[in-house]
Amino acid sequence: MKILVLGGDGYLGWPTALHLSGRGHDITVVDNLVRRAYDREMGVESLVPIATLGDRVRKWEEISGHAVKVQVGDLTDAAFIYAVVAECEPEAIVHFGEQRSAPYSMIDREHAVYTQVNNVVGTLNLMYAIAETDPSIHLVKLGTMGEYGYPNIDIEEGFIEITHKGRTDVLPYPKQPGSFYHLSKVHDSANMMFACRVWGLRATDLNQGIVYGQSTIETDLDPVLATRFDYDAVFGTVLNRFCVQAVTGHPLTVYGAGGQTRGMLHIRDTLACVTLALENPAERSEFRVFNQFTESFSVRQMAEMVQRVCPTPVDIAEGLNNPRVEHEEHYFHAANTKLRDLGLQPHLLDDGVITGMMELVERHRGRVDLNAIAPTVEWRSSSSILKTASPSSDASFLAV
Ligand code: NAD
Ligand code: USQ
Repeated sequence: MKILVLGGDGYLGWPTALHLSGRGHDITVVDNLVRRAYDREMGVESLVPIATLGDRVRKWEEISGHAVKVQVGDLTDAAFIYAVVAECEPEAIVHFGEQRSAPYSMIDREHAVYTQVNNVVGTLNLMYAIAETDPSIHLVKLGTMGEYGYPNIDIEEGFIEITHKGRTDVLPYPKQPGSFYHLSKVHDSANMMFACRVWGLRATDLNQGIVYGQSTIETDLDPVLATRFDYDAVFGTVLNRFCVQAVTGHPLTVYGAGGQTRGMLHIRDTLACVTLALENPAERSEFRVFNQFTESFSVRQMAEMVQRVCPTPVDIAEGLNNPRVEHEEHYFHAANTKLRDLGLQPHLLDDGVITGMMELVERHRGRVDLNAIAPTVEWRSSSSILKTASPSSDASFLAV
């Protein structure tokens, strides 16, 4: 298939582009490189050094013999995405290209507005480009498990049957997101569902849990092909952060009571799930939702696993206030059978996976900036003072 990978320079987009290319698909990566600008704005870097997009693509072609094309531009620029869709004539588009950090979206008004404009307008432009160019293009969009929030009932895959005053219907599952970032995904989902209904588009919304790990078959072929690995308090996700903290002797930063339970998956399963969604497309007019995670753990359970596996003693930070407003003990039981029904064979989290992540950290420990670990964004405040942020000309993209 001809496939566009939007956000193909990011943590998940880059390894997915390589994986799809390795399977013989014709790949074009689309990205405005803004993720690299957030690093400069925050004054942090990926733990693993990442090559330029040009060098990555050249190395992949040299090693695999497969060409990956690149289009650099911004999805909020409608003319750009219309031109890319018209020129590339894709059969499918995988959309990773959004601002994806909850803390970043909660820094202040500017960052909340930037996040929602970037994500919602980017996806709207894309939907219009598909509708006006070729409505049969299958849109595979990365959403988040956090769209649902943490209700005291089982979470279904996108829809729930409700009986109310004697009448029954299947309705979108209620959404209770926990940040302006997570809210942007809720808005995207509603917009896509509407476009499928009124224009007959076809879309798969992948409500993904938290991804961990960095190693994939293709990115391991050469250091130039490596994907990023974030451990800072704004972009680092919880298990990746705990592995860095354990190796560097930093107490594990469990926020609050630590009973927050999340759906999790290995980065290799992100690649597998996206591939399954692409190779088993939605029907015309269908808006389908897959819950994309393989296991669930509480934050405390993850900290204890890391503590147990780490060869050196590790403390769990005592009584760390939770900078977020979220349930710290809650019921969590979410359905995730649709991707398994398509053939997903999960890579489960075990001691070996955590050991592998710690070995990765050990190899790059000289690059760890311990100042980047403490949380700096406070949900209760509408204007957080980011201790790590340095004023940067690269932040001009925030001027919305
Ligand atoms: P990332 O920030 O590493 O990658 C996103 C990429 O999109 C970056 O390369 C960025 O430059 C690009 N981008 C952002 N806005 C753009 C725009 N307007 N135009 C063009 N390119 C743009 O994020 P990631 O961790 O790879 O996540 C990818 C997707 O998966 C996101 O949509 C995210 O919400 C979702 N997701 C991620 C996780 C996770 O744990 N990382 C979990 C669930 C869902
Ligand atoms: N947490 C800690 N200590 C830390 C970091 C996080 O206790 O040092 C807690 C948070 O309070 C939260 C949980 O761990 O309860 C997860 O936090 P996270 O930063 O790992 O993940 P989150 O903010 O939810 O966002 C990440 C990705 C986002 C994706 C989401 C999937 O950045 O793009 O959408 O995971 S989900 O969580 O299922 O919504």
